[in-house]
Amino acid sequence: PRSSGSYYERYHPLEDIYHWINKTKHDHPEMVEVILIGSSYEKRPLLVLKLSGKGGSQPKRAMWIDCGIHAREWISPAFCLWFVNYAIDFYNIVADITEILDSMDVYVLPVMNPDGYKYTWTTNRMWRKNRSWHPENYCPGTDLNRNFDANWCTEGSSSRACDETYCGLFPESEPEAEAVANFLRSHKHTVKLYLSMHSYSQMLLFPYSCSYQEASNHQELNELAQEAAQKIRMYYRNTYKYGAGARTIYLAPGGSDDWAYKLGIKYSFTFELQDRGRYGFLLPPELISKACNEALTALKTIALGVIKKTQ
Ligand code: PAY
Ligand code: ZN
Repeated sequence: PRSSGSYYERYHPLEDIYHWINKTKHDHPEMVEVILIGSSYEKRPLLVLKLSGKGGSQPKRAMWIDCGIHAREWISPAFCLWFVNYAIDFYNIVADITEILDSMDVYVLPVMNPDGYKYTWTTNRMWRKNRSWHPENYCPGTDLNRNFDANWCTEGSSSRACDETYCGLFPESEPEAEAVANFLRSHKHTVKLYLSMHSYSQMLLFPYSCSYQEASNHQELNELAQEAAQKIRMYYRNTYKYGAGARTIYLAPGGSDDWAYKLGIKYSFTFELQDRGRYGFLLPPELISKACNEALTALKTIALGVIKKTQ
């Protein structure tokens, strides 16, 4: 078969990912905790892995990573699995990941939109939104990355339920967005870095996407993203654009990254992983390892930068 490779070099159906979460916790109880933060519209659990190292000082800072807000962006959940596996395998072996885990707890939500992800495996590979039905609407699905309270439902999103960027009935009307928002609200004093994984376009974005306004620490965010993009270029000979979302990709109000930033998490990024459009959302499994290694390089660069800044 073409897509041989390891477990992490393949895409997995939702049930396999749930199984993987349990097995990962079971095999590494000293490093991994599983936290239920809520459930999806179709009542699937939203499970977060908490990774912690042994060293460092207490109380710990933390970072958050979510994958799979958008159902069709399969490389995104694949990255979350890749990252967790890397962190477990190389903790206490490779200096940078050891420093990250000794300085911060890492919360990883591998599939933020499980109903949508399931639907892309069974019915429509190009589905983006979640699968909620609101009685007053003709179409199912809200764009979870338009459902957060950051200039909610303004230009760059749609109030029509049948559109791909439908913003929902009100901010956090969707259980998946609400669960993430509740978790981050209750951990806002420890979470210093917010990362959201998407595809495609090869970009490292930071606030704001919900307006053309400049973030108060724009300079700092830009430098972190630049350093990360330079490392990707150097190690993987690939180009990632970086900049504020609205000016780099397009206006996208109601996004989780801007919402987290406004909550007070001053280091907030959205990564757009491979590719630049040749395969788009249908990135072949052969390209998973390179896409994930690039993103991992960017993640580590930014996380180490944030650890220095928040000491
Ligand atoms: O924060 O600016 C942001 C997020 C922008 C993303 C969005 O939510 O629209 C960008 C798109 C995404 O990953 O969902 C890009 C892809 C290619 C799309 O579907 O347009
Ligand atoms: Zn997306």
